[in-house]
Amino acid sequence: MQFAKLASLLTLLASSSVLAAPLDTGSNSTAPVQVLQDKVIALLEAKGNTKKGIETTSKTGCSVATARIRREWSTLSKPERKEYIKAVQCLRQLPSQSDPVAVPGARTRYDDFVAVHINNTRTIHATGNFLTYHRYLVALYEDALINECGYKGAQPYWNWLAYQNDLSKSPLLDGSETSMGGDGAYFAHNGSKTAIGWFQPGKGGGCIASGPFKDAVANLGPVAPTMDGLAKSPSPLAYNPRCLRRDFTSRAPRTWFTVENFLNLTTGAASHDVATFQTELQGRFGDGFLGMHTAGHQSIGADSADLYSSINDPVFFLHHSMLDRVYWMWQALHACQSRAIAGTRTMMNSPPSDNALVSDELPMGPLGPSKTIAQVMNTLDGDNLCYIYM
Ligand SMILES: *[C@@H]1O[C@H](CO)[C@@H](O)[C@H](O)[C@H]1NC(C)=O
Ligand SMILES: *[C@@H]1O[C@H](CO)[C@@H](O)[C@H](O)[C@H]1NC(C)=O
Ligand SMILES: *[C@@H]1O[C@H](CO)[C@@H](O)[C@H](O)[C@H]1NC(C)=O
Ligand SMILES: *[C@@H]1O[C@H](CO)[C@@H](O)[C@H](O)[C@H]1NC(C)=O
Ligand SMILES: [Cu+2]
Repeated sequence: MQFAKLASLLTLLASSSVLAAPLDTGSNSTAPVQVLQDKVIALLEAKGNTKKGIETTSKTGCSVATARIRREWSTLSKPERKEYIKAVQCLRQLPSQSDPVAVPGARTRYDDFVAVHINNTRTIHATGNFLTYHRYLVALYEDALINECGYKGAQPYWNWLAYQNDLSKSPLLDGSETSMGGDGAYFAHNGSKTAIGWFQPGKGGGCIASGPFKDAVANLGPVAPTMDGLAKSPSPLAYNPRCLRRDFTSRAPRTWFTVENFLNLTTGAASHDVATFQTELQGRFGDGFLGMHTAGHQSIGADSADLYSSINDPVFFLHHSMLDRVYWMWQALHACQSRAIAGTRTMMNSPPSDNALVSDELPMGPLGPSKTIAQVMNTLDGDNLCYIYM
């Protein structure tokens, strides 16, 4: 860790102008993220070397040096991006392994991930297992790409702060052959309902109009559509084939994909305990605060804004890798609390339920063995997970 970078971070943290800036600045600097990234890697390396940290990785041989490295989309070479896209398309063609009676709508292996997410929605969001459940879900997806589709790389992520002003011009979503597809075709509609009120429509709303996922099909959902023109499926796991739709908008990313929000989550007031951290990340809707997680779903819009079936859009996994990266950073920066969880077993504790425990299982159906929350808390334990972010 270079001293200069740490010093500049401290200056940044001390500078009231950064933290006091209005949220809707549209600032998109990734420099402060990189400073923290470097610090996290240094902390994880030190932990492995001294064997004195909360956990040691010596037993399994998994360490920062040997772990799989998840990278930002734009840092992959174009051939690497194409390899990833090819593997995702493969998963969207392989046959489903779900029980056809329980999940009549699943046709592909990709749909198995959609079905599991839909089925568990009300026990994996705004719950004690939100962060770990989605972490393990992404890890199983990465495994499926590798083991079932011959992918050689790691799951890439979408750095929220890198291109928040216009997704349609980003390397991730510009509709080129090396992107995850572009915006939806124009579909006249009046906007979408969000957790904090009505949002204006973007320029899309229809089927994905360009790139490798042009006219991609979704077989399950919508379950909780938020846009006029998207009709709810007769039942959550029914067969309801249709094109996958997007409606890129910039209000959510410009407002919440900000340096101040990121620093608040990782080193600021929102980072002090896991309850505050995960709430800030998922949103404080009563305060009109969407949070980075919901902002990402809202920025893609249409199918991606459906709490249950947003996972139909393959960009979901890049979004959730970034979410996991922020959690991974928070854990490294708050080592004493890295195994703490907060929250109950039901969404917003409705209906009321007991507090989640680290011994709770994360049910994954046909995606892989269920593991406990405790088993996926450390991405370098080697028995269950072995990856880092760069
Ligand atoms: C849905 O979730 C319930 C509760 O975890 C489980 O018993 C059931 O097997 C799941 N069904 C499918 C189709 O995954
Ligand atoms: C970052 O923000 C600046 C100023 O708002 C804008 O000109 C630029 O296009 C943005 N860059 C990206 C990659 O979104
Ligand atoms: C948007 O259109 C739908 C159906 O056409 C209507 O039900 C809804 O009230 C409209 N919302 C707004 C905010 O205009
Ligand atoms: C930081 O997070 C805390 C805790 O949720 C919140 O009260 C505060 O408004 C946040 N600050 C900024 C600048 O977002
Ligand atoms: Cu989810």
